[in-house]
Amino acid sequence: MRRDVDQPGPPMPPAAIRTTCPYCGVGCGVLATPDGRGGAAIAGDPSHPANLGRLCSKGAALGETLGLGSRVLHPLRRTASGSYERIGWEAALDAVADGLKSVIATHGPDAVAFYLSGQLLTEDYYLANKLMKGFIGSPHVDTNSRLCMASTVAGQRRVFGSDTVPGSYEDLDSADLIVLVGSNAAWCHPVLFRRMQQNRAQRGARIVVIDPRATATSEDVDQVLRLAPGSDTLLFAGLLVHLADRGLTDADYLARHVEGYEAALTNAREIAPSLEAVARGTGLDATEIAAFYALWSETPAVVTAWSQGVNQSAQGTDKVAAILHCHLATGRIGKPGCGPFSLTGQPNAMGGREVGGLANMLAAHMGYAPTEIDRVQRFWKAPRMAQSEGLKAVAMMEAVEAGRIRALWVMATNPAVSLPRADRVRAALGSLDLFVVSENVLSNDTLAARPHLILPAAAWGEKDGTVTNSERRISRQRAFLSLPSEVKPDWWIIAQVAQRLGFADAFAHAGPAAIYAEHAALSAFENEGRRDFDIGAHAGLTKHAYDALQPVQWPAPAARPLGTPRLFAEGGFFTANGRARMVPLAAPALASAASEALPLLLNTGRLRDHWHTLTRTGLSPRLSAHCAEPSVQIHPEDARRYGLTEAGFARIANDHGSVVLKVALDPGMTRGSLFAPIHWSAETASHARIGAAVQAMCDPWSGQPEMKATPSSIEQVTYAAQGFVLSRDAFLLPEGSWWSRLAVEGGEARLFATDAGPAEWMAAVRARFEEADLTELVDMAGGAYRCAVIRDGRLLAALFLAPFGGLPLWDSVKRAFADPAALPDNRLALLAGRSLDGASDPGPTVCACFGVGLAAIRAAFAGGAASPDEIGRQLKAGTNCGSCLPEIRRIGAQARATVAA
Ligand SMILES: Nc1nc2c(c(=O)[nH]1)N[C@H]1C(S)=C(S)[C@@H](COP(=O)(O)OP(=O)(O)OC[C@H]3O[C@@H](n4cnc5c(=O)[nH]c(N)nc54)[C@H](O)[C@@H]3O)O[C@H]1N2
Ligand SMILES: Nc1nc2c(c(=O)[nH]1)N[C@H]1C(S)=C(S)[C@@H](COP(=O)(O)OP(=O)(O)OC[C@H]3O[C@@H](n4cnc5c(=O)[nH]c(N)nc54)[C@H](O)[C@@H]3O)O[C@H]1N2
Ligand code: SF4
Ligand SMILES: [Mo]
Repeated sequence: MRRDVDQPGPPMPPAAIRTTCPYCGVGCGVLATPDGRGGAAIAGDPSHPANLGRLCSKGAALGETLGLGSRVLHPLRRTASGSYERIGWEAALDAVADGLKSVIATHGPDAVAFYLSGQLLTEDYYLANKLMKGFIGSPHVDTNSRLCMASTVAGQRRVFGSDTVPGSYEDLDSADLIVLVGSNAAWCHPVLFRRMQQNRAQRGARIVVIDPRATATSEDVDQVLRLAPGSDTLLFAGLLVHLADRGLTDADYLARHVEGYEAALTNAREIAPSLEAVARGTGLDATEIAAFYALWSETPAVVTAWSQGVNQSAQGTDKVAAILHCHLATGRIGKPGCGPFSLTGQPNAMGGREVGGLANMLAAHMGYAPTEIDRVQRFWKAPRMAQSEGLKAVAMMEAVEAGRIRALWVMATNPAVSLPRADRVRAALGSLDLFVVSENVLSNDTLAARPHLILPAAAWGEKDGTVTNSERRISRQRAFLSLPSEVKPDWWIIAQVAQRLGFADAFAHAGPAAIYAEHAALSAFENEGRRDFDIGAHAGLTKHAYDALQPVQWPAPAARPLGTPRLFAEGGFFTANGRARMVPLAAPALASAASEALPLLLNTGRLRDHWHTLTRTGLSPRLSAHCAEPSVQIHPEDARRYGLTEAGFARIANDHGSVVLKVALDPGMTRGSLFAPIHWSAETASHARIGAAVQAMCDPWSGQPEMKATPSSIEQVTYAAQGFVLSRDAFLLPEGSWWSRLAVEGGEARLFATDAGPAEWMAAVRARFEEADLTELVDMAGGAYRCAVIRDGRLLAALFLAPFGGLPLWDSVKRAFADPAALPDNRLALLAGRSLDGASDPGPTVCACFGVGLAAIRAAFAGGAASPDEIGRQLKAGTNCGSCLPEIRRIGAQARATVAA
C-alpha cells in the first residue's frame, strides 16, 4: 500500500507519541504511550510507510529497556586516584573545552578527533561534524558507520558519483526476484524480510540467498548459494559476462546513461572467464550458478539487496560495484520492483552519511574538492576549515596508539568491543591526554578504558530529532519521556562545548528544529540539482512544522517537498556528464586461510534478538532468552577434526587475541569456517568479546575492515563442572570461571563453566549472602551442589552446579525464580529442578513475543500440527512479530523428519 508522505495517519490512541525504532535501518514507526511512571507501552505505527504497524521482537520489547538502572545520570570526572566523582555540568563542559584547547594549543587541531555513531540523531551528528571540520579545523571525524556502510558509500560514489540508494521498500513488495547477498535479513531486517516473504507468498516472487553459511534467512527461499567467503565479486562479474554474452543487456540504457561499460566487461571477462572459473572460485556447482544467472537475467523486476557480507569485506567496495554493474547493464534501476538496494545497519546510518560524518566526506554529501570546502566554509562562516580527508576509524585508532591523536571524544558507540583488534583499541584509548565519552549507560566496555569525562546523554524516548532509514526516508524521532536526572541531549552537549571554545554564534541553536533547518539549508546551498542530497524543502522549517514532519524520502528539494521514491530510471547520475561509471574491479583475493597455524576463517555477525553490545537488548529477559550464551558455530566434520563436542567449549585464537565460546555444531556451516556473535562484551561475559579476535584488514577504497573472515585456530577447552546462578543482583563467581550474564525475569543470571568445586561455590554463596537461609543439596564426591538462598521469605538466589555434561534444568528454575514469593513452601521442588506448577522444562524460548519455548512447539508438531500457522493458532507463537517463523518452520521439518525416520 502506498501512502502519500503528507497524508496524516489513522487516529492514534490518546497520548501516543509517534516516533521511530532506535535499532535497525528499516526505521520502523513506533507508537509510544508513556505510562506516567517512566515506562511506555510500545506498538508499531500503522501509518509509517516502513513497517505499516509491524515491529520485530526487538522493537516490540523496547518497553523493557527504558529502566534507569544502568544509566549514566550525572557528569562524571576521573580523579587522580582513578575513581570517578560526580561533577556539575558547568565543570564538565569547561573541562572538555579546556582539555580540547590545551591539546590544540600544544599539538595543533589535527591532534583532536571525534568518533561518532549511526545511533546519533542527524542533528547531533550535524553539530559534531560542523564543530570539528569548520571550527576546530580538524578533519578527524569518523564513525562506526566505517565498520558498517563505508563500502557501500565508496561503491555508490565510484559508480553513481554519489552515495545514493536508488530504490524504495515498495520495490521489495513488487519485485519478482529478490537476491539477498551477505544479508541475514530474517534476523537483521526482520520487518523488511516479512515484506519480502509476503511478496513471495502472495505474488510468487522468488528469493535467492547468497551467504557462505545457512541462516534463518536461507531457510524458506527458492535458492541458496553457499559461496566461498569473499568470492561475491567473482559471482557478479560472471553474471555481467553472462548478460553480455546472451545479449541481455539494455544497450539503450548503457548508451545513454553509462560510461566504461566495455572496459568493465573486459575486466569482468578477466575475472570470470568461464562458468567453470566462477564455479572453481566460488566453490559453487556450475549448474547452480547457471540456474541463478538464468533466473536473474530472465526476471526484469529484480532487486539485489545486500548488507555486511558485502560491506565488511577486504574487497567490499568492489563487491558493491560488481552488483551495481549488473543493474546498470540491464537498466534495472530506479524502476518499480527493481534496483540495487543497500540495507543499512543502524537507525541513522544514512543520516550520518548525509551530514558528512565519515572522515572522507565534508558535509551534506560534499567531499573535499576545493570548491566544496569553500562553499561549506561560506555557508558555515567557518573560521578554520579542515582541508583534506581525515583518518578513518581503524587508522584513527592507530593514530591514538601512536600518540598523534591526543584528544578523542566518543559518542554513542562502544569501540572497545566493536572495532577490530579490540584489545589494542582499549589499551590505546587509555593513553589519551583527553578522552571524553558521551554515553547512555555505565555498562559500555569503552568506559573500562577510563575516560577523563563521562557525559550523561539522553537515550531513546528522551531524544528529539530525525533519522534516515535504508530507503532515504527521513522520520522524526520524538521524545515521550522527560530527561532523567542531569541527562542532556547530545546536540546540547556539543553546542555547549562549542560555545566554550569561542564559537557562540555558530552554535546558538535553540533546539533540534533549528539545527535541522540549517542542515537542510546547507543541502540546498548552491546546489541547483547538482548534488543528490537536497532537502531544500525543509530549509528554514519552523519548529511547529518540524514537530509535525511526516516521513519523507530525500531528495526533497524546494520544488519537490513530497520527496522522491526512486532515482536513475532515466539516468541523471550525479557525475559531471550525468552518466554512471562502470569501473574495473580487482579479482577477488579469496580469503583462504592458507596457514596451518590458523586454518579456519572466523566469520562474525548478529543474532535475532540482540542488538550490538547488549547495552539495551541485554536488559530485556524476553530478548535474552533466545540465545542465552555466546557460542561458536562450526561444521560437525570440523568439530570432529578439532576434537570439539556440542555444548563443550573452545578457544578461538589468532595473532590479535582470543575468546572462549560454547560450541554449537551446525551442518549449515561451510567447512573451514566459524561463526561467532558480536554481542557479548567484557560486561556481559568473561571471554566472549569477539572484536579482540578480529583482524584489521581494510578495503582499499572504503577503509572498512574485513570482519567476516579472520584466519584463526580453534582448540577444545575443558571445565570440570558447569552450572548457573540466578540472583536478584550481581553475584561474584569464583576466579577463573567462564561465565555469561543475562537478564531474567526478577533479576540476572550467569551461566558458567568452572573448575571450582562445590566447596568453593559454597564459600562464594556464604560470602555473598551473609544473613540468609540456605537450603542446599551437596554431593562433594560427585561434584554437585544446589542451593536456594532465602531471606525474609523471598528467594534471593538459586545456584546449580553439576559435573560437566548435563544440566537440563535451567529453563524451569529460571521460571520459578521469576516469582520470588512462590518458593518457600516448595524449596525441594526447586532444587529438584522441577517447575513449581509441575510442568516440564519449557526449553529455550523460540517466540520472544509470547514466551513460547521449544518444548511446547515440538509437542504441538508431535501432536499433529502441520504448519507454522497451526502452531500460531494453538500457541500464539509467531503471530506477532514473526521473527521466529523460520525457526518454527525448521522445528516442524525436524519433527516430520523424526516421524519419517
Ligand atoms: N538482530 C539484530 N539486527 C540488527 C543488528 C543487530 O545487532 N541485531 N544490527 C544492525 C546493523 S548495525 C547492521 S550493519 C545489520 C547487519 O545485517 P546483516 O549484514 O544481515 O548481518 P550480519 O550477521 O553482520 O552478516 C550477514 C551475513 O553475511 C554473511 N557473510 C559473511 N561473509 C560473506 C561473504 O563473503 N559473502 C556473502 N555473500 N556473505 C557473507 C554472514 O555469514 C552473515 O550471515 O543488522 C542490523 N540489524
Ligand atoms: N566483529 C565484528 N565487529 C563489528 C561488526 C561485525 O559484524 N563483526 N559490525 C560492526 C557494525 S556494522 C556496527 S554498526 C558496530 C556497532 O557497534 P557499537 O556502535 O560499538 O555498538 P553499540 O552496542 O550499538 O554501541 C552504542 C553505544 O551507544 C550508546 N548510545 C545509544 N544511543 C545513544 C545516544 O543517543 N547518545 C549517546 N551518547 N549514546 C548512545 C549505547 O548505550 C551503547 O553503549 O559494530 C561493528 N563491529
Ligand atoms: S525491523 Fe525491528 S529493529 Fe528494525 S526498525 Fe523495525 S522494529 Fe526496529
Ligand atoms: Mo552496522
